[in-house]
Amino acid sequence: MTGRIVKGIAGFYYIDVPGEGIIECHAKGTLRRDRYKRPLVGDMVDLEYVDREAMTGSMTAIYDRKSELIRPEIANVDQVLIVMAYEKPAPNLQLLDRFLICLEKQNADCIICFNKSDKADDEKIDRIASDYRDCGFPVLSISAKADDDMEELKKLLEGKMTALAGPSGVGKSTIINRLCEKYIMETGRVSEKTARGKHTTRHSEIFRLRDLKDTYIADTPGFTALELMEDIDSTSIKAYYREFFPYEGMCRFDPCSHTHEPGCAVKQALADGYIGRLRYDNYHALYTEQRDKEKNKY
Ligand SMILES: Nc1nc2c(ncn2[C@@H]2O[C@H](COP(=O)(O)OP(=O)(O)OP(=O)(O)O)[C@@H](O)[C@H]2O)c(=O)[nH]1
Ligand SMILES: [Mg+2]
Ligand SMILES: [Zn+2]
Repeated sequence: MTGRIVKGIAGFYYIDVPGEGIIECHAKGTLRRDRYKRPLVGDMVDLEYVDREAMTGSMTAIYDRKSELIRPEIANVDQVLIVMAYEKPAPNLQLLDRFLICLEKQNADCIICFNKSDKADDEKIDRIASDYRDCGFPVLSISAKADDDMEELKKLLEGKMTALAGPSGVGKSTIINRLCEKYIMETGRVSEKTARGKHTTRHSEIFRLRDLKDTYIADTPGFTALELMEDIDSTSIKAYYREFFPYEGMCRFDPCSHTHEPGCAVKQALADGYIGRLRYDNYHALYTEQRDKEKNKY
């Protein structure tokens, strides 16, 4: 039989085999020892029954992966929906940009999804939307609690396998519960004191959306901070800011870091309102951070 690993906990793998159901499996010793082929949630695998009644089996082979993400660790996703909240927790846009860069480096397609629009005023929603308008990724604004339907989101998900990723407490599990039309995922409260999530989801898990054809969605644990820039050169960070592209080559200096140089076309575009202030500030901070790291190294 062939199926997809939908969950993995403590050496057990739960494999969805169409027509059979979810079968609990161990990986064969040979599979476990091959560290390059450790089974991942999302993997397509061959398996055989050990006990059909008890729905237990043994995994015998892993298929080649179409894609593999390190963070969140998951195989064969078509795209990642990065979820941020407008409030509780307040959006960390630098973290969002770090994550976008990290995922783009891994060749993943990204969608940005701002959730809890019921908690934000229009001014805040407009400001973020306009700053991310030209970032090159689809940007959605939703409320998993208050929206009547999730049609725009569903359209982007249809026919694909999408992993949800984002900090704890932004509403990833709540969104999945809405999409699945029944309460299956445990959701957590956001701490009143720290306005942070409580890391309710501990393991990645894949669900099939019943009312959309061939549509899968993966819940993943929330992350806190990201150290993902080690191997990105400071001078290549601008390549991830697509709204800068029209101005490349128009600066007085070449190359130009678009930070301190006079006659910089990107900074002029920023001053003229063609480039979002939030995005530019993130770029500046990430560039400076990376350049300082490089200085300390040499
Ligand atoms: N007001 C409001 N609250 C929401 C919305 N979406 C989620 N919440 C609440 O936010 C809290 C956290 O939601 P979760 O779905 O558990 O968040 P998560 O991203 O899965 O968090 P982790 O599993 O910890 O990574 C819960 O109390 C939800 O009810 C929304 O659109 N509006
Ligand atoms: Mg969760
Ligand atoms: Zn410049």
